[in-house]
Amino acid sequence: MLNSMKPHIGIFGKRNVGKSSVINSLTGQEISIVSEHAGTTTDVVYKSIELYDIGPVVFMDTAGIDDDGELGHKRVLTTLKAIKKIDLAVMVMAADDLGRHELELIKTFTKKKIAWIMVRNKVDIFPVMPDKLEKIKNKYFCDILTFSCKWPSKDKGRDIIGAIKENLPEKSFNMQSIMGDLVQRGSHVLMICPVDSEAPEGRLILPQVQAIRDALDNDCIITIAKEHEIDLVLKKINPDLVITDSQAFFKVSAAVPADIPLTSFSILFARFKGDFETFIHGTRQIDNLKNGDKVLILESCTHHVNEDDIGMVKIPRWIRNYTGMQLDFETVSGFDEIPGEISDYKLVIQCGGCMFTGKQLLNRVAPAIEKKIPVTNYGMAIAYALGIFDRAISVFGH
Ligand SMILES: Nc1nc2c(ncn2[C@@H]2O[C@H](COP(=O)(O)OP(=O)(O)OP(=O)(O)O)[C@@H](O)[C@H]2O)c(=O)[nH]1
Ligand SMILES: [Mg+2]
Repeated sequence: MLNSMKPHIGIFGKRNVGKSSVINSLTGQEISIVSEHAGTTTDVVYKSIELYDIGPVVFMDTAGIDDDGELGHKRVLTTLKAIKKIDLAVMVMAADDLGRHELELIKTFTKKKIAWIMVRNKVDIFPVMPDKLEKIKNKYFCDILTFSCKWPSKDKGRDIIGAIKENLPEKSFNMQSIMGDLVQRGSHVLMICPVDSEAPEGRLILPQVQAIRDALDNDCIITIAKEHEIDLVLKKINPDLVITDSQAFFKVSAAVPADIPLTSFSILFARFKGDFETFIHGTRQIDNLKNGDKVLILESCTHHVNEDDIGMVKIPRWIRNYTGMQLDFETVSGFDEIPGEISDYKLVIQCGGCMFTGKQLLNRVAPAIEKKIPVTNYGMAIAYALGIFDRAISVFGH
């Protein structure tokens, strides 16, 4: 379910041209099996990955489009089906002439209005004939990247990733709806919005407003209540989905029957904006924190800090209680620079980022992700420290 929100990039081409090798090179991981035998990849292989400078995407490796025989024909059909799911196609070739299969692929991409780029692979053993590639470029106005999976340099796939970024349609970066996949027309959504000393005067906070609008856009019925009214409200309605403020999670989780999906605004928005898989992984690393470890809290807003501030006081308290460790918390507000080396921290906790766009949020935590430092957000960390994380993410099929 989740994967459907990330841009999907499909790799297509004839057998043995190096499709799987290209994915492995771009991701720096052995995602797909590679061999000299034509027909190694027999089914579509999906891999979620964080691409430098792009963010989370799903790569789809496919079986060769020229496979033959009864079984081969079935594989080709699976490959063709995969085209329906993609936002961008990478057509891999190991020669400079477009053959029947490549022409058919291009025809399909064009018909389905799918952006595509071409990777001319194996240039180390089959030197490029630039005139021929130029002709293809001029005819189809496509980006063509020359490449060899045998090139030694570490960031050899940068050009291809750059072209992927350039050609990915903008819309594929934006999830269409915050909760569209969780509800249907007429679903009853209960939102728990505390009105405490941290709530702004006379209004609701942005994520709550956005969630209300999104629920309305999905033709849902909405009930809104404070956490104190949770028992009362559950006597009156039987919601299909409950979304609560993170700070009321414990109380709400205890009151809402286990068969009713429950999550928090922060978790919903982490999925909407952030790299959800990375955050889920990062959250679980709270278990590995040890005495003396440094934890960085990234607060987007430069709001007035009150005595029970969520970032400064509550989260450190909950995490200290949960881990039983003496941890050293540091908070950075707004767009301030992160002090010192990011690698000094054992965990980064980003706020819900309601004032940030998805891209800003990802850029903010990118240095930590690059250094493989666990990253989570307020809502997920709170849910984890309160022992209700698994319930809160099970709504999304995790
Ligand atoms: N010399 C050279 N060999 C390559 C290159 N890329 C891939 N190969 C080799 O070509 C063979 C096929 O590579 P794969 O990545 O399995 O090709 P594929 O397109 O996924 O093949 P199928 O899954 O069978 O459709 C393997 O032996 C690779 O090591 C390259 O750039 N240069
Ligand atoms: Mg393969």
